Amino acid sequence: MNAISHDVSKPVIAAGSDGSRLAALNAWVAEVAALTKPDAIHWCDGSDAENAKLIAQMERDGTLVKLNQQTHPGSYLHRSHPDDVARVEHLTFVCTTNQDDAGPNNHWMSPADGHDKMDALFDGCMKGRTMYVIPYCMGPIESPLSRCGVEITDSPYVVANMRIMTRMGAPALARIERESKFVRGLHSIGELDPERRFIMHFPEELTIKSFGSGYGGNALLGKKCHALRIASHQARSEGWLAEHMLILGLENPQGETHYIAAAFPSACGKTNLAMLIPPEGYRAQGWKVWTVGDDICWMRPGADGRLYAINPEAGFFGVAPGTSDKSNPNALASIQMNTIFTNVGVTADNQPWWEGLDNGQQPVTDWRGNAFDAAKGPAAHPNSRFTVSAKQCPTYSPEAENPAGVPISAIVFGGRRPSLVPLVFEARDWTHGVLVGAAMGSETTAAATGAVGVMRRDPMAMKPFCGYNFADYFNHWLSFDKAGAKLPKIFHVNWFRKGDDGSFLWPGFGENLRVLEWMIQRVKGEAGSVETPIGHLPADGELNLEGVALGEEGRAKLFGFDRAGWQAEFASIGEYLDEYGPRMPQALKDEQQRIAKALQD
Ligand code: GTP
Ligand code: SPV
Ligand code: MN
Repeated sequence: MNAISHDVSKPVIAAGSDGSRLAALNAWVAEVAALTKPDAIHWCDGSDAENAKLIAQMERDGTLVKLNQQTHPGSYLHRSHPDDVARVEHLTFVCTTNQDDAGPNNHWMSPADGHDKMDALFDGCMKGRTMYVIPYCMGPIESPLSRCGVEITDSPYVVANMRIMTRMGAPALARIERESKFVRGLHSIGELDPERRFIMHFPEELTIKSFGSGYGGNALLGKKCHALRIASHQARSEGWLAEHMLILGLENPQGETHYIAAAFPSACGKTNLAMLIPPEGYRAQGWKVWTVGDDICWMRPGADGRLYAINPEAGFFGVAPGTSDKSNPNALASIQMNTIFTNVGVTADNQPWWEGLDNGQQPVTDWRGNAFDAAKGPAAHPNSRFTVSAKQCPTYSPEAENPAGVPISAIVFGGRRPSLVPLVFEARDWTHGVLVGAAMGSETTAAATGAVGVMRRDPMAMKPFCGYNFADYFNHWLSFDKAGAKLPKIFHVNWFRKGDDGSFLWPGFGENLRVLEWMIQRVKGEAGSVETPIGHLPADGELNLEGVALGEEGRAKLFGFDRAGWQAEFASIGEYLDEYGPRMPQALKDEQQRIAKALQD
């Protein structure tokens, strides 16, 4: 091993400290270096100068392509390997001592086998490369709800993305030095060979090992690996929740803001809802939506019994296709500069382009870097993404930086349900709400490899992300309902109900505000509902539809209740809960049976 740029026992950015509280970190870095054998080690400080140097280096080696700097200053395009464009759920493992602790919802390997498999892959994998050490904090640096981690990677693209997505560098290292506890994430792109690719989690050791992918959730270890799979495990033992949820603030014309957290599966509308711009009439009255987070929510009970939430991320890794000035103007405004685009197409004058951008321009190059040919598929990969700092979002909430978090008034679950499920309904109480979340179903999307449009159960949008047995996870959710708790109301929404002709019945996007308005009126006890066995549906006229063109079919399907269809759905939910055996909480099974029976009456 030659030319290690820094003595690993003295990280340059911990200047002034004696390093003793970083002994565990330094020892781990030395151990990883001995295994992976990099040519150099670089401790990331998160500075602009460091970023500029990495960007210049990636431009030279082709990892990044400079985009049109007049229209998109500071923005770059990355083309990932064509076999490395999405999360890989079949190669993602949770390694717990007992297989039952990982549950039927996870692929499992014993920790010993997991380490052996991964260490064999990591052996010598960084020869000829630089090893980057990235200290990061998930959540505001000063928040007691935040947690730190360190990612070691050989990918400068990962460093550049982690710099946007997390609070990375010196302040995070200082917090790690204070707390001495951190999540360890080891990542190498390896040879980007899908046959030699694994994303392995060791929740009992707060450790992640990821090999063979440079893409999104597989490689930016602070995101799904740490902030959901490891954090959900940590949250269970510490009494909080780590969820795949957006967080938004809904401000009414009186200036009151209510915070809503919503769990939708990947590519099912979190970024869009988090950045919603109210329809014109609402805007004129003074309604506003504030964006706190678009993907992950950590929440825990405060002294007043309410749930307080932070967004552990500092940026957005958002789906590009479909993002337009019409669907999501805030996202579009956010990504006009200092943005990394991954796997989008480009125009003749080197601007980023994707399907649904609808700005009158045309692509000339596709996401693979080939001349665009519509006959050969889309210009942008369906899971192409933008990485951008949350601070560039015009509606970024100042409360997103509040170390105390924001109090949550409503929790929303939802998925892509072309049939049966109405636009919105409210759970009767917390236990019913937990069942509504546990029973969630959705069609699969391009965010993970595999078939798209296949219906599956995706409880709380956490199927790919829960780091432990779902039965225990539902039990943990149920445990929040205790004396003194002031829990949010729980709702279910479906923006994706289709008509007989296959088109969406609900206009969605900005118009979703109408549904949020009804929810907050329900929270305040101001809106009426119709009680059905599946929960409360909006009573006729209680959800404002003024200016929305809905036909007979739309009204019937979006606000109706199909008893026979729900009987079949509840039979299927019962079978699903049974897959978890005796670990499934009785309270949830009782709730399922109570509703199944009510549906028969
Ligand atoms: P991840 O980042 O993968 O977790 O996705 P996400 O949940 O943030 O999804 P996102 O908001 O990026 O939306 C994904 C896709 O759903 C885009 O193609 C959107 O255009 C579409 N979409 C979002 N909201 C709506 C809606 O209200 N109605 C309809 N019909 N489509 C929507
Ligand atoms: C998702 O798939 O839910 C994402 C993108 O948010 S990734 O970071 O790849 O997980
Ligand atoms: Mn997501």
